[in-house]
Amino acid sequence: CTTTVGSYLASRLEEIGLQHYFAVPGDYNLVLLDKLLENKNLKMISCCNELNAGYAADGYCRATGGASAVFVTYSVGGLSLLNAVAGAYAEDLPVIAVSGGPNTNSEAEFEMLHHTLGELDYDYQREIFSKVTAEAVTIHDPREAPTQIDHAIQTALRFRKPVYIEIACNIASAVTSAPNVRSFGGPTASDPVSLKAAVERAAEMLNAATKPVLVSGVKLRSFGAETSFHKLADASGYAIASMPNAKGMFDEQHPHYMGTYWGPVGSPGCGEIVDSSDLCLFAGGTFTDYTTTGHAALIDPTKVIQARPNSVVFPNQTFSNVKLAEFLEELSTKIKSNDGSMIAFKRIQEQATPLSPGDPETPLSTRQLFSRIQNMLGSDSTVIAETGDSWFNGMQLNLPTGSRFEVQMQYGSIGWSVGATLGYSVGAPDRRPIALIGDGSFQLTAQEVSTIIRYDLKPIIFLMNNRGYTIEVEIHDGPYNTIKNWNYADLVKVFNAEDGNGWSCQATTEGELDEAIKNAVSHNGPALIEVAIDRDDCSKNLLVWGGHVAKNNGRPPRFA
Ligand code: TPP
Repeated sequence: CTTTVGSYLASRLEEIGLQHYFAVPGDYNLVLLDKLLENKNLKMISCCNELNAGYAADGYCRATGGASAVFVTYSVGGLSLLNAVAGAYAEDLPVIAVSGGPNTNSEAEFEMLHHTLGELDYDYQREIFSKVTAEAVTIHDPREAPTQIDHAIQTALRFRKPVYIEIACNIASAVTSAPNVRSFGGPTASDPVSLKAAVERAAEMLNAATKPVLVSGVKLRSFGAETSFHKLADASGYAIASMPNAKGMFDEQHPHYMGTYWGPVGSPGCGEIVDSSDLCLFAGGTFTDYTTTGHAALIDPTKVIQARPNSVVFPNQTFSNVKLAEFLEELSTKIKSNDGSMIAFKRIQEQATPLSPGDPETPLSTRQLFSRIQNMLGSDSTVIAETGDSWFNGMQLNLPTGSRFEVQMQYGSIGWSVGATLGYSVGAPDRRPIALIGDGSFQLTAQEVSTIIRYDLKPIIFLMNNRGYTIEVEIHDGPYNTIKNWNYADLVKVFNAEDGNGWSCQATTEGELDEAIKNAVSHNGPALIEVAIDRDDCSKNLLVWGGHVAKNNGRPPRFA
């Protein structure tokens, strides 16, 4: 049958492993959506709004480790999607954002159009997206479409960044070339000379160190280096820490795992061992005010080797064009085993005291809640932790082998987790996501629970009702941190309407929570538990972290 621009794009998405895409229709993309629907190997997931569709595409990338796609209409849809695509850029997720666009004749004929800024410039959406994507193209000529589509897809996969493709509304059904055989590779290979030199230098330094440590960073996953990191961890014998946004990328049950390296709010003993080590190898780490607790982590740059996605940075020397996975893989064959840091950690390691449950009537506390969530975790769990106190409570969970953990700590856009939970559930049907969402965050994107119900996905959502923006209270308080209370559990009834299978309840005591968890776990469909938490009940780590971040934000201006 004839290939159109729309069916070409659908075939390529299928080829790179997509089984779903997220969409909101509008008159600029309707013909394109018709063409996509002709492809029976791709399923459309219809979302309530474009921002949430973008967050869902972010979650889908996290679930599959590959790309995702989201389809929106021009401007009113595209500009709502923008924030989610910026988040995907920050988090290294290859989201393919596709927008319908004006008819190819409109600009040339000076035609004013609806949904636009009311001026005769129709390139503005592509220009705006060019700031938050690795490539932004407009397709106006069906003969050019295959090259433009293939190039954009290749860019997304190679650089692990979103791309933007705008397809004029009168071009989606235009005839073009059939998709020809080709491969879409991931990141390119290292420069062999640079790789060899970097590995030799690192091995020489690490083999001479007395208490070297290894720290995993968030870029390990996006750049396909988790397995190589594990190999290096096994070969080295070093103590291993994770940066907070890399939690779940390294097996927390590994005998050399110390915990989270997060400055003053990291796991007990972990920061002390990393900071006192004579040489640390950070693999794929990012050092922001958030991941270092307002730069309170005592990283001494003279004792650090940073393996980045495309380079290795030593205290006084940088090797470029060295790919993270290849570097770790090669290094694991050159490293001498050294358990110096592990012995030091064992000496100071604190045994966590298990928390006993209170009476069933005891009002809920976050500590009791999280000790229950801990017991729910299995190898098929994925914890999705929204920005807020959920970061700090989630970070304390001890993840069983195989379980995963997702945070959006680089970008930190609240409301992300509702869409991400939708997308993750679609992309990883064999896992049961456990989403930890604060009431304030939930209010931004709540309606996407209806899409989770629509497709009968099975996450368990814990909605923490503490009646405010607690994380902000700890950074800088004011009347703006109080929110309107909602009856969150009842929303599921609203979204179920006549055909939904969602289950929900409110829990205010330990006894009610135990009952709620039992019901949620046995319910074969979406579940939401609204937990009542006191306004001042937050983790100690949030208090400490909030203080450091506030201090860092509040540095006075330096005048020349
Ligand atoms: N708007 C967006 C889109 N993202 C943000 N990060 C913020 C505003 C600023 N912000 C960061 S955390 C937060 C706000 C408003 C409050 C989160 O509150 P909640 O989800 O209730 O979690 P809690 O802190 O109470 O645990």
